[in-house]
Parts: sequence; C-alpha cells; structure tokens
Amino acid sequence: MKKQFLTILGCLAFLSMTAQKVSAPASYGALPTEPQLNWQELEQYVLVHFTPTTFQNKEWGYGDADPQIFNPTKFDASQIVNAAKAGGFKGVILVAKHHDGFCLWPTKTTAYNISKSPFREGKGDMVKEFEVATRSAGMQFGLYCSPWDRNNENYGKPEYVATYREQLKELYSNYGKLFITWFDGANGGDGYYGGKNEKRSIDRGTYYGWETTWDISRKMQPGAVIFADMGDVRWVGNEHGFAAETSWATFTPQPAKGKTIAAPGETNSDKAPEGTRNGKFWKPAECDVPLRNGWFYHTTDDDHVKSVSELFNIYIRSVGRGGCLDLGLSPNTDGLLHQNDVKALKDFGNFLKQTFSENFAKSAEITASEIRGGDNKSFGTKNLTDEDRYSYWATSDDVKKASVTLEWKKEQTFNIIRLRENIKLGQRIEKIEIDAFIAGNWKKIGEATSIGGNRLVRLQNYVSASKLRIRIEESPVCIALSDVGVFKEPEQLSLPKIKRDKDGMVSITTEMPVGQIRYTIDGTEPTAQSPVYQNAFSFLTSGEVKAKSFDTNMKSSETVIQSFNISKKEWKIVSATFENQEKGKSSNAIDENTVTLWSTFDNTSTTALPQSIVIDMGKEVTIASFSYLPRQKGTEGIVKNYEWQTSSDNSTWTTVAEGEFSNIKSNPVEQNIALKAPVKARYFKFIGKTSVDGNYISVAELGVKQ
Ligand code: FUL
Repeated sequence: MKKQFLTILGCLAFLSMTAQKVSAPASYGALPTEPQLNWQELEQYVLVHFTPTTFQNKEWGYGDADPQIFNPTKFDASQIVNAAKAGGFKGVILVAKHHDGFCLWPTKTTAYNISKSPFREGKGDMVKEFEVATRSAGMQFGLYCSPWDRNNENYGKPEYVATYREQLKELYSNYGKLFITWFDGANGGDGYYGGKNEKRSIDRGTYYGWETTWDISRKMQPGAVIFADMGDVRWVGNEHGFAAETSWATFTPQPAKGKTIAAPGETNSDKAPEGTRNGKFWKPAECDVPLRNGWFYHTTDDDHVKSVSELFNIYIRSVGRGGCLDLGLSPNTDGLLHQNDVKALKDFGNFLKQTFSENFAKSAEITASEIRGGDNKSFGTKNLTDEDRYSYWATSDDVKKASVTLEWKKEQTFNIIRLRENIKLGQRIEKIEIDAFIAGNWKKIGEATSIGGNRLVRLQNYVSASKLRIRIEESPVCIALSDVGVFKEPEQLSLPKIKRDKDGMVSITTEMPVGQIRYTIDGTEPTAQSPVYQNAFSFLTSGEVKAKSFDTNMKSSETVIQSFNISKKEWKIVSATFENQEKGKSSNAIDENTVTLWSTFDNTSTTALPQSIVIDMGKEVTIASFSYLPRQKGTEGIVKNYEWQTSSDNSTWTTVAEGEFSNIKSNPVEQNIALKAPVKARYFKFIGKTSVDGNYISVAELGVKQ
C-alpha cells in the first residue's frame, strides 16, 4: 500500500517536472480581452443603414424628415440577414439611430421614432426584428447609435448627453447580448435641432463624457467591444476597407492635430491603418466599407455593387491583415436588399467557400526546426492544423528565429498562405519569409510583416511545389504560432478594364490575355452574343459600358461596369475664382484625370470661400445630374457645402442644386446630384461654399449626366 502510494507520488512529481519543463511562453505586450477575442474570430460582419434618410435618398439626414415617409411595406429583416449569411458574414450591426436622430425602436427618450411612422401601424420595433432574424440565422448582433443627433433640440447641451445615455441603456436592455457597440466619429455641425436649423459645435473631447458613457456599455454589455476611432477596436482610418500591409493589433491613439484628447472624430487617424508596434493597447483595426458607393441605398448605385474580385481584394486587405471586415448593407425603400446586392453577397460567399474549403496544410507532414519541450506533445506542429486558434507550435524561450516545413507526397498548387499567432500571448512575430521547393531548389515566394490573429499572404501567381517552408525571421520573443493554412483560390479570367480618354474614345483591356472581350453600351448585361471588342470606340454621351471576358470555351468572367459622364471633349474653362498653375490649374477639373486637381490653395492668398469655377460645355446640353469627384488623396479643400448654377448665355444664372456632400471626408466617392427636373444649359458654375479641411477648395473632376 505504502509502496504504491510512493510510486504514485513519484509519478506525480515526474509529471509536474515535465510539465514545468514545457511551461507556456510568457505573454508579450498588450493582450486582447475576451470580447476582443470573440470579435477577432468573427472576422466579417455587416452594418445596416436604413432610416428615413433612405427615403430622402441622402447619406446624412438633416433631422427634418417627416416620420411618415418611413414606410417600407415589404420589409423583411431575414431577407437582409440571410443574404449577409450567404456572404460568409457572422454578425450584423444595425444602425438603430443615425445622425438624423430617428430611432428605429419605440424609445421613451424622443418622439422622433418608429412609433410615429406607418411601419407596422406605429407598433413596430425594427431593432427587435433585426435581432430576432440575426439570432435565428445563428449570427451575433451589434448596435450603432449615433452620438450626433441632428433632430434633437437639446443637441449641444448637457441634457442631450443624458438622453443619449438613456438611449444606450434602452438598447443594452432589450436586445440581448451584443458583440459590438459602435460609436461614430461624425458629430457636431448644422442640423434641424427641433426646428432651429442652426449649427451646433461641440467639444468632441469632452462633450459626451466618453468614459462615463462607455462605463454604461461595459457594465450592461460586458461581452461587447466598443468600436470608436480609439475604442477596443479602432477605425482603420478610411472607408475603403483596407488596413495597411503592416497592420499591428496594438495601437497608441494620439489626439488629432491641434487637440489634446483622442476622442471619436478627433483621433489622429494617419497611423490607424498600421497601428503601433508595441503600442500601449490591444486595439485591432475594423475595416468598414459599403457594398455600394455609400452607406445608404440610392437607385443610381444599383449597378455599382462591388464585384466578387473587389470584395475578395478587400477581404485580403482587412481580414487577411488581422482586422475585421465590416461591410455596409443598404436596404431599399421597400425594406429589402436589391437583387444585385443579394447576388454579390452570395457569389462572394461561394468564392470564400471554394477558396478556404480545402486546406492543403492538413495533408502535409509538418516539421519544425525547433519545438519547445523538444517533443511534439504540448507545443508541437500538430497544433498548426487543428483549427484551434489557441493551441500552438512554440519554440524555446531563446529561439526567436525558426522555421516550419510542410511536405507533401505530391506537388500541390496554391496561392494563399494563412498564418495565425496565438494572440492570447500577444502579437509577437515581426517578419516571416516563405519558400517553396521548386524543381529541386528552395525559392523565396513571399514574405509578410505583422502576423497576429490572422494573416493571409496572397501570392501573385499560383505556385506548384512539394515542399513549403515558413521562416520566422524576426520576433522579439519566442514563437507561438497557432495556424498554418495553404489554399488555392479559384482561377478567374482576367477582368476587363474600361477607360475613356479626353476625346471620348473608350478602350477595354485585360491584364492577362483572354479569349475575347464582349461589351454593351445600352445598359444590358453582356452575353456571348454581344459585340466583340476590337478597337477603341467613341462614346460621347453619359451612360454605362459593360464588359465581360470570355475564354475559348465561352466561359465568362464577372461583368465590369464603367459609368461615364458626358464627354468633356468640347469643354472649356470660362473662369475660375482662383488660378494656381503650380498647385493645380482650373483645367484639371475637366481633364478626365482623377489624380490632377484644381486647387485654390495658396499660402499668401486671403481669398475666402465661397469660390467657383465656370465651364462652357460648347453646346446646349440637357442636364439630369451633376457630379463632383473630390480628391482621392488627402482631404484639403474637399467641398462640403455646394451649389450649382446654370446659364445659357454666361450672364444670367439660375441655381439648380445646392446642399451638403454628407460623409465626403471619410468616404470621398464621386457625388452625383440629380436635379429636380432636367435643365437645358450651355454653361454651368460650380460653387464650393465650405470645405471639410482648410479655407479653400479642390476639385478632381466635375461632370454632367444627361
Ligand atoms: C461614418 C458616418 O458618418 C456614415 O454616415 C456611416 O454611418 C459610416 C459607417 O460611418 O462615419
């Protein structure tokens, strides 16, 4: 008995010794919380914008819409949610209140809410309907409640902050467990404000008392991450959905230029795409981007739904760089997603499935140059393919450079390599290189910097090899890699690129040779019967050119659609309030080149806004809409409040459009402003009344559609 007891004791001592020998590596730097880990695992979710603003065909409601216009007679939350699910998205964030202030739930805090609309005869709760649809699809739910409220009469006063906090409390009490609570950076400015129609400026750093406000979130929704410029998950700094090639999950937020506190809307976002190596906090990037041009539905964008290639490119630059992809969905006035959006999501989801269904790493024999503890038990390479993000291959404390080699019995063809660290131990690896064993030699085929929770290295071409080696070249501490994946994305035909020059000549090319390109100019979908593209052709009107590549078996690519304004071949500048040859001459505004600018910037100038430019179109044109393309790099001089005037003689002018380009600073896409009724004119004047940045204006291109 005694002997047996001693043997057991001996075994236990031995086990504890070996366990000690292979203790886990110490963690490194800032670490993620449980809600951040949950967020990381979701990888992709959607953000739904649907308020009276949809019915006003705007991007930012002013706060003055009559609730009666909110009448989506066919609304079906599950149609929207299930379309997102088909796209591979695992969560839904609903904008419960946007900047227009209209609450999609029957709140007690303001009369400006869904109960005053015809929706479900005033008895509806759209937040609930979305929540139920989301949970029945097996997805997680999140909410966006805009801090800025252009309807509330108290906005700008302390009373509003109290109201806002009450709104959050209602949302946190009645819609179950949330995975995210989203705080937008746009706040303060002009609005309806209970009929006052004025500008209300706030101090973004202090007005909302963010610490106190976020305490409510933390207490009532402890499982939710806070999204904000400097929240638990940071805004990536653009609305293209792109993190930088090197993107750290850690970040030390800095206040915006001239400010002392980093707050939503006032954090320096220059460094947000990259994050901060060894930053103070774990704040990975959320990459938000709408499926269409804007966040709200506009009929004119029905043909501007992102293609599978565009979406996959975004996926690689967001999810593939350790961030999450937050894709904007915009139901139409019926309350449904348009069929083009549904199709794009389904095709994207299928593409993801095809790409990631087979992980070639699973059939490889994987060896490592060194293993913590010396054997394959606790920290061995088997952990690299078990789909568990937190089991991992590790090296001994002093081994900071190491490699893993994957070997197959026969050659494999692939183009995507996935790497994940066990981020519970922090973000460790700083640089890796990838080699393939091709024709008897090791050849370097790729490299990457930040790894973190998920890193996808997409090779330019497919590689066929029997061995693949990942070399970890730089890491301040030992390695804790949880995943190696090897995948092949489905082969795709090279897509057509459609361009038009200043003379109105359209050319269509592909990067790689294809069988043929077929195209249409009447808005219809190109088919195998459409004209074959041979030479550049003249296209002087506004409209769409659509093209598809075909291979020799007549298998076709996705359709590429290029919208054109009317050709500017005959256009001339009549006058511009300011000419600056060096910083950007006025003719740049009509040169069909989206990079060159007309800019009124001049250090010595005292010229004040508004400023304008007059254009002679050479003949009378029937104008249905105007367009303004802001600069694509930088924000200086981007016009916020605009006016267009027309004239037939360059002397009598009529104002035909005026308003604000909402959200243009964060999402600088072409702004198309439809006129109430078509106008005939030979001359037009574009007036920039205010700018989002600086006391001057800049224009990349001006356009007209018939
Ligand atoms: C922006 C907002 O101003 C837009 O309207 C939209 O809600 C987007 C997701 O965030 O900053």
